Amino acid sequence: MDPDADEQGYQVVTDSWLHIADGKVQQIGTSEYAPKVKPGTPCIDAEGKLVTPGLIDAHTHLVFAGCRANEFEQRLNGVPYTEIAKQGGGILASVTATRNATEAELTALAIPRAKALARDGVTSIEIKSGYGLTLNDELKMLRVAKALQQHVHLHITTTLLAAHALPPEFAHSAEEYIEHICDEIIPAAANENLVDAVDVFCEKIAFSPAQMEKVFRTAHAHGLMVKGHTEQLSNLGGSALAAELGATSVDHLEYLDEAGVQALATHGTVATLLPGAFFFLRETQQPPIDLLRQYQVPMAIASDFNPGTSPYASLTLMMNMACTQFRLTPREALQGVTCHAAKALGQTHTGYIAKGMQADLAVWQATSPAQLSYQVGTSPLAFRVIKGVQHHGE
Ligand code: DI6
Ligand code: FE
Repeated sequence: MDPDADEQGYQVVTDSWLHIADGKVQQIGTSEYAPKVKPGTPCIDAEGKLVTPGLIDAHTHLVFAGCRANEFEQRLNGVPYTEIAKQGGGILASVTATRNATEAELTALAIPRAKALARDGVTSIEIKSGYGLTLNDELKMLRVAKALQQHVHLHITTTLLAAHALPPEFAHSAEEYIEHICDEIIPAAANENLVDAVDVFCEKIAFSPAQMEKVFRTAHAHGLMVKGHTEQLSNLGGSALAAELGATSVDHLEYLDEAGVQALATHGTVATLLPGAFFFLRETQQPPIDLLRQYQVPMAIASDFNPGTSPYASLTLMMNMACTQFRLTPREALQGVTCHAAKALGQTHTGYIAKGMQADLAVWQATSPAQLSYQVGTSPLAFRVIKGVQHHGE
């Protein structure tokens, strides 16, 4: 164990200062050696508060139209999620509503969701497309996601998830749709600089591992990172294949087996756990937490905020659920939404408080880090710092 860590393994530094300039942490020290500050230099006072890296939500589907409370009700009346999906509900219900919405309408719907995450200490989010499933509608979603930065103080990265579900236009052939994604959608999204990564839902009700591989190879050819929705409802070996193909993360993982865990460890792939979807679907199959620990696979925690399986716009709620549902420790939960979440996004400049890192911080009215995973509904956030700038609102 790190000699500087306390008994729970945190590296809490007390009585200290950060020198921030050009949006980055330039120096960290204890107050004995505090640099002389010239009068008039802007200072951020965090006395008596807990400072953590700004939280990172590494997996959201924040841009969508429509509401699926009706399906929630159907499921509680006994209809399984997979059955609802087969009947054209599920993801396709959100696709219809999203296709019918304008960019302005989608933006207006997304702003309060992003603000809710920000009020909970989040400074960076990833947003996926995947409710358009045509060239124009996927690009529309990505443009809305990128432009959200003009409305909410957050860093936003975007992921193309055209391979989320088979759209009605291609119901006759998943292969043709995969070709369309590779030949048209990925090149257009890359050329317009609208995406950082490409994702595939690899599942019996969605796309096969072989189809995922085709999409990933095309993504790489366009210089984009890759990641997967894998082993959520069954074990198809998608996680191991995604890891071999260089995925920064594989997400969900309830059905991941030991060979899959081993592959993640070998390839340095992050396991992103989504306790909101687990909870909302009343899933009983636990992701293999002990194996992930044993093989030292970094575990990220994300909201998976979406209208069908995780309607929860709170990352501290996800930390709480990671602890209560998956038995993570509060320290693992905090790592899951900071340093491991950054790694899940392929980022090396966020997720830690260290010299040279981007100065994205969450400042809490809290005395112990465990408090962040503990209480829900009364966020202890005092304010956020984004690239060195203090933000009291969203
Ligand atoms: N897995 C999920 O949990 C979400 N997407 C996916 O591939 C569900 C999205 C939805 O039901 O709208
Ligand atoms: Fe998801």
